[in-house]
Amino acid sequence: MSNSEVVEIFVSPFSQPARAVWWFCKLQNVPHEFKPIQLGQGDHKTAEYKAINYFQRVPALRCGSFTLSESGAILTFLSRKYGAGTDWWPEDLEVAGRVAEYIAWHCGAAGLQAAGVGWVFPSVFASQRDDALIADRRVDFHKALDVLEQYFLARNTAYIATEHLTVADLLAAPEVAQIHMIDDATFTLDKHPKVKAWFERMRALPDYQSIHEQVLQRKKIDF
Ligand SMILES: N[C@@H](CCC(=O)N[C@@H](CS)C(=O)NCC(=O)O)C(=O)O
Repeated sequence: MSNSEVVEIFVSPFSQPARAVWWFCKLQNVPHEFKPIQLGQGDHKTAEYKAINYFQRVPALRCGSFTLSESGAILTFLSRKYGAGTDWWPEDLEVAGRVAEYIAWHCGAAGLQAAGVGWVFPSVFASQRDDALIADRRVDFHKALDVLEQYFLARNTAYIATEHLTVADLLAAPEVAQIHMIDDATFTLDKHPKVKAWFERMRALPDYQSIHEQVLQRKKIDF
């Protein structure tokens, strides 16, 4: 496979792990075809899509006959295929270990992704609001921010794994950005100053605005 090969990415702009994959493609100039998936219309529930992503979620990738699910796996694949010689997936074994550690935590049961989805989706998209559930998930999200503050960013590096940007940061930032859509004027990153400073750096990156356009159109709060 050469790195001029076009990949198809199956993405919804409202999905934070999908935005991470899309962002990578833009930042690294990956030749890609954007395949929009309308979750609300059930595009991901078809048998055709299940053949691309067995789990019937976004994001997914197709490259020739090769298909892949899971944002962390997709970013690993893309950074090795299209970012050879760059820092996205670092050569340094210890830094690469940190990236893998972050991805495992992020996508695991207690990660930022699980907490963010748990809070944002019922708050914004649920047909019937369950305020008790929302309050619980809000606590989970704050605990996930604590992990970022007290562990991943506690080494006082500019980015999650080291002093430079890696795919770990691309996964994390769209989760925090999702909070814009929540109607919660009390939300602030002031208790998480390292997260706040890191997030400001992420927001200043190229293409942040364009990949978050739909989220920012629904913006209820800033923080
Ligand atoms: N661990 C997966 C999570 C993917 C995921 O949950 N995507 C959500 C959108 S953020 C989705 O497709 N939900 C549709 C559904 O569950 O029906 C990843 O990182 O790719």
